[in-house]
Amino acid sequence: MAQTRIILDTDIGTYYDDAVAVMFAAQSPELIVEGVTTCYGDTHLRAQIAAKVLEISGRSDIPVFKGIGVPMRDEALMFGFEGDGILEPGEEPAYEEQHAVDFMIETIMNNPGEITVVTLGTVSNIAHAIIKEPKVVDNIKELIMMAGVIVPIVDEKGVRRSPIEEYNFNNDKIAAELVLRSGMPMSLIPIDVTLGAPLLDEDLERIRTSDSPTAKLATKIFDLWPPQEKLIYTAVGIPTDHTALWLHDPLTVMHAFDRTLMQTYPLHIEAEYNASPVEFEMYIHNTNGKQDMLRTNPKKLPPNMDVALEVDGVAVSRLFADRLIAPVGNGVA
Ligand SMILES: [Ca+2]
Repeated sequence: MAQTRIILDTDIGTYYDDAVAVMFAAQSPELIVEGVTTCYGDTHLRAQIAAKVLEISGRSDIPVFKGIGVPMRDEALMFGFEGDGILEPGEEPAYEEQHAVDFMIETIMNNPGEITVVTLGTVSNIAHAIIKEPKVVDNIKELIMMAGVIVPIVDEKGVRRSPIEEYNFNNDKIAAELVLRSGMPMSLIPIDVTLGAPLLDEDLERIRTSDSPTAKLATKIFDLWPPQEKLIYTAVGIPTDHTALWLHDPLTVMHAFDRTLMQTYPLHIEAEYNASPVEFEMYIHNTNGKQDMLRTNPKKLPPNMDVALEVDGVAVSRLFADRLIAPVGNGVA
């Protein structure tokens, strides 16, 4: 089997789906996970959480690197459950000393055309890598990002069912602009598409009734999540009845090795700023009081990336559960 070599860059801890995405990657034999890097906020704590999740997945062979926590300007930081249900009180799992940005540069430059970087949070680390070593743009195989909004979802009653601006890009807008204009090979997996991939009830049940360590941890995390989900949805102005266990981040990892799950189209995506129509009290507002939000708008220009526009949600949910209930070690080909 031809394996895809990835660096998995994550803001694990704040939202449930990064932790399960790391487990999904660790359990997927199609992938060689060269390393897990952390971004956004307390990247030290996130690295500890990632190391613990990999240990539970039987994959302590995958190294973890702490990355950039501070956005390039004064974006507000989002709250979350920050590892509840994962780290025991006082537990401090170890991770590598090398900085995530240096690890990214070294791995990409030593393996030209081989390394796919998958970002599940801000794109701060890859942006800093480009600044420090511009040649990563020519030597990376592909950058796959869970980020952006291309076609905001509005239901038949005219009620908005997705954000208009997406959190990962807006938590480090300058980094997002830099990466979007970098010219490197990119795939964008926007939130209007990932909202088409909830974990289905029958697959959640398969996970709940499994004895595998990854399924048990996922069950614990899923049980903790619903109150947080409601807070976040309220904060971005979406009716709270429209919540589910969305597989935003696992779906993005899947794209690294399976191109049948989503339909992508080559488009030109431009980073543009707009005033937000929504009052943001809890997150994605700037501390300078301005509410200029980065939007990812398609333009009639030569394509600069592949963009996912449709997803097979049933297949995604099934594959996700298959891997979470698989015996530990399933990811070692
Ligand atoms: Ca994430």
